[in-house]
Amino acid sequence: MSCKKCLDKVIDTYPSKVKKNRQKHMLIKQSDETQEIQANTRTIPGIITNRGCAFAGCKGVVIGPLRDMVHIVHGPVGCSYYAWGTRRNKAKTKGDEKNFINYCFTTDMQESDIVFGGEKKLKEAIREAVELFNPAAITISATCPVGLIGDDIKSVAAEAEKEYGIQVLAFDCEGYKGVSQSAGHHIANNILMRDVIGKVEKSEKEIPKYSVNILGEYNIGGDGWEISRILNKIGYEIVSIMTGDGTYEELKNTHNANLNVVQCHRSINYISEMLETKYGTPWLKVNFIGVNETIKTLRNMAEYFGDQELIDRTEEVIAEELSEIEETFEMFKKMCEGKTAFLYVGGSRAHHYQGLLKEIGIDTVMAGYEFGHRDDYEGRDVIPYIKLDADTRNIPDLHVEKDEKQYRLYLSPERLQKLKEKMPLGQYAGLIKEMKDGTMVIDDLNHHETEALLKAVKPDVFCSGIKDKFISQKMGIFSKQLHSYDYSGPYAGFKGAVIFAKDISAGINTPTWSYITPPWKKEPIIEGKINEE
Ligand code: CFN
Ligand code: HCA
Repeated sequence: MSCKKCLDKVIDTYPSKVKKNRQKHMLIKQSDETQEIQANTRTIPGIITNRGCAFAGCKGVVIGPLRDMVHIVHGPVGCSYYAWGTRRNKAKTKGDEKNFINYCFTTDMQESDIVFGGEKKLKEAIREAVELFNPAAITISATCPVGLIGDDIKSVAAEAEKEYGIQVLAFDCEGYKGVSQSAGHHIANNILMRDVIGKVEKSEKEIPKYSVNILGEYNIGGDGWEISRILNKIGYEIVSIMTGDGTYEELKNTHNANLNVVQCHRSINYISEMLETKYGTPWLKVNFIGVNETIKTLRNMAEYFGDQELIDRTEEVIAEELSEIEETFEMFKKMCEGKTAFLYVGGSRAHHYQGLLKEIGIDTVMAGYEFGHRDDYEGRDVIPYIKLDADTRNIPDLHVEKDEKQYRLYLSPERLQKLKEKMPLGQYAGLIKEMKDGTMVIDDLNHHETEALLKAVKPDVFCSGIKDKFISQKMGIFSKQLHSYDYSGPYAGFKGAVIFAKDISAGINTPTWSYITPPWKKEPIIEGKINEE
């Protein structure tokens, strides 16, 4: 069955209003057309989405990995546990630094707190955290009930700052805000930019020439460590990683770097843009997933700095790393070749992983994001602007996205020149461009669509998350979690690509699937429409 027919069949079962809505979130790739997709809109209630909430995006994703801060979740214990226990952002303690990554802090709100208010409990939690742990700083994240009863977490934070002399940041990231995790990323970005980044004076000393920040890298399964290993080997100095295995102390210094490299564009584009506006630091979209993408990224970074010495060292490291992996990578590739995949992840990995799958011979036949915006699908054009004067530069409190396909980049004339020389500064290709003609792109895929499409297309691997992993595996289709990596990783960089290839080849080739009888082999498949009368 063609992909077009598959999609028609899947949405044919919907009532007409739902059908009309969902149709706009789906397309079949046609490279001879300019294609648009509806994204970042409210999910149809009750449709069983995989999306998460604003709290998950703010606390779980962006601020949670900062290891020297105590992150207090003001709300029911389940919210705190979810945003801590299910995330695989690894962190190492260095020297006598503080590391609270293994702790899960919450005010554990009860019914009486909902009735009488939870501020007292929050103050008590902050006091306990300071006395027991003496952290560098504290964050407070609001959950849905806190917003509904109106606890004033900002005042509590301001009072605590005065009392204890450390920064206490309040994030109004109640889960219900916005339409997905994406709202939470935005809230986290704004506060980190306004209150933390730049708290250390712009360095008096000369900033190391090859100093970079890595933005949107959360060290899931150790990805950030593998990326750092490669960059350090070449000679880069990493000022701050946002935020995997990152620290509050490093974050304050973020503006003292010469280039921001952005791995996950969706969760941290706001900070990369604000850093460009306020400090003039340009950003470069990178991708350390896949061998070819890693090579391209390293070459782009070297080209940005432009020194022959760095360019040569980059080539040396690429050659060294390749020679270490080539043989094993080839072996796993042979075991995966000719297979097909579905790729449905949050807001950037459905894009990042396509290249790596291709490298091991696997074609992506369906890809989509839970909460990507239109630019994550369609890409973004760069409109170069000359940098503003220092006194007219300010941090926009809220980043306004009038047209998601347009992005303003403030550039000095020299950097504008670089751009003209095809340096992809500030550019973002988007997912659709990478896909083959005739393949499916689906936004905010839901349970029904997942099940129906798996049945119809039967891909060899379904790359997704914990909420839909077992729908697929019960059908006899191997599933690889691309959020948590199923306890594996790292998958980034050269060595990570081999681990990924090994995991995928093991999953596809295991005899397990022959012991499962998929539903379509034992249930009649109803063809045609049921008469509604
Ligand atoms: S680590 Fe990132 S890479 S931050 Fe984002 S958009 Fe989520 S938590 Mo899950 S795995 Fe996923 Fe991306 Fe960026 Fe992770 S694809 S959904 S909010 N995501
Ligand atoms: C979230 C976090 C999540 C969930 C993963 C999953 C993550 O946004 O709620 O559904 O498997 O990566 O931990 O995206």
